[in-house]
Amino acid sequence: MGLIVSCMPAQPANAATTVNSTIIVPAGTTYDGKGQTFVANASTLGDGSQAEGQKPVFRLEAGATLKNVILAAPAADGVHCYGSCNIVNVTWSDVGEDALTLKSSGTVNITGGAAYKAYDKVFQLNAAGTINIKNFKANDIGKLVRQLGGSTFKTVMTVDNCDISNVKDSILRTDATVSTGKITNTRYSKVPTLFKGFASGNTSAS
Ligand code: ADA
Ligand code: CA
Ligand code: CA
Ligand code: CA
Repeated sequence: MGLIVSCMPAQPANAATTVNSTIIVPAGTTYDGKGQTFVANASTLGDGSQAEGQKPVFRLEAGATLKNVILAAPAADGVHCYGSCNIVNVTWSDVGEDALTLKSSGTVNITGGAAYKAYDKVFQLNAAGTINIKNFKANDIGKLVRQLGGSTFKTVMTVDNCDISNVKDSILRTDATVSTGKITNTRYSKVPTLFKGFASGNTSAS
């Protein structure tokens, strides 16, 4: 008797991986999703609604890199960065409560990728630091970056070579007089205002 080898793939290539507990990316390491789609288990991580307190799908420790990932609904609380992190070619096809949060001070570098369907915020800064967003596309969002409401620590926000459309509020928003925002070489469509809450002289767009 010969072996019967099935030609059916175990899983279609585009099937989403359901994440039941947060995937931790240790300090200084890289997680390469290789283009795979990830969704949260709504009952363990969160349903991606506007309810606060949901868990992230990925937690990046200081200096970690996340690349080649698609986050689809439900995306819960997206990605949390504990210190600096690099986000390369990550697409949120339907942002959950928000897409990414800086939880402790550092620099977030977002390169490539996109965010769609963010009822409110895409990137949330809950600690002092810098966010550099380059070659990114956002459509149907509330705000691209929001420094935690009422906070006074300094953040530096830069947006370069991006394509941003259908924004409800603003691209960059802070309440801190020390924070700065800079937008360069970026295309907009249906954006009510680029900056909100910055002190005069702390923004530039070219
Ligand atoms: C809101 C909320 C904060 C925090 C933040 C977040 O700004 O007021 O307490 O939960 O969202 O990190 O999503
Ligand atoms: Ca929130
Ligand atoms: Ca959404
Ligand atoms: Ca959040």
